[in-house]
Amino acid sequence: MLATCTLEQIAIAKMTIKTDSTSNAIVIAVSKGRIFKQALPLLAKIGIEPLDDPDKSRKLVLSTSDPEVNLLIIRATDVPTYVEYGAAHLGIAGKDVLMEYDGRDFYEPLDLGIACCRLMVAGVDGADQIPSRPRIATKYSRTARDYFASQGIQAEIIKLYGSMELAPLVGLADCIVDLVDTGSTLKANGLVALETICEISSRLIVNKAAMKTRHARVSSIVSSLRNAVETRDG
Ligand code: PRT
Ligand code: MG
Repeated sequence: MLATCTLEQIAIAKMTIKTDSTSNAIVIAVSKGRIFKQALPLLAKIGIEPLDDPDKSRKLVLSTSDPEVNLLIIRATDVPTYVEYGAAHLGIAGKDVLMEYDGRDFYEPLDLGIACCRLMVAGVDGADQIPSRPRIATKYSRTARDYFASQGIQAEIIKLYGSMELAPLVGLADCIVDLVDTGSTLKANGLVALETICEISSRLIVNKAAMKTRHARVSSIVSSLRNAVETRDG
């Protein structure tokens, strides 16, 4: 299986967790940035408040107000890997990342309704439709391939790792597949949205073994978070 972090990195993370004073703690993997910021109110509502700000601290394992819960701060695309291999018991990851991930060996019990956006096909302003055999630049190569195949369109997928908006402007691709929130990034680069592939939000994922071996604590976190999502204002 192709994973974006090495087994060695996971082993180091496991050692870090084990050498921590709260070695029995439940570990939740989350990426810093918008997912972390939007998850904070939900976590606070269930009594989990990080003791450090990941934007100011260089710590990768954050203790929280609940001595039995630690947060692991990692790249968004690495969250499913840590959860699948059991280096974290739970994780919070965007549906875009989960769809693109090679494995599937974890539970996905809850849509947290945070970090919402759409995965869209976009092209240069003026071209109002996708060509019949398009070249598509994206970091979501698996999802894009599946989407165009489902539409009966033979697309050539060009994998990029960032700044997708540039590709149609310099003739590298006809269209891009990328996340769109306000649309201002597309607009600033002379692009327009053409089709929505799917709505995106962040999901809670759970390691399968932890659901059995740490059942009481893990299921209590899942149900408390579900309640926090359902009773959220606005
Ligand atoms: O930035 P880094 O490389 O460290 O990691 P990352 O890009 O994976 O992290 P981050 O924090 O940028 O995004 C994490 C997750 O947030 C994504 O996996 C999505 O699930 C979710 N999310 C929600 C978004 C957006 N909205 C979003 N708008 N992620 C990225 N964007 C980007 C988009 O790629 C584009 O560049 O924002 C731009 C478009 O925004 P608008 O408002 O201009 O349309
Ligand atoms: Mg980003």
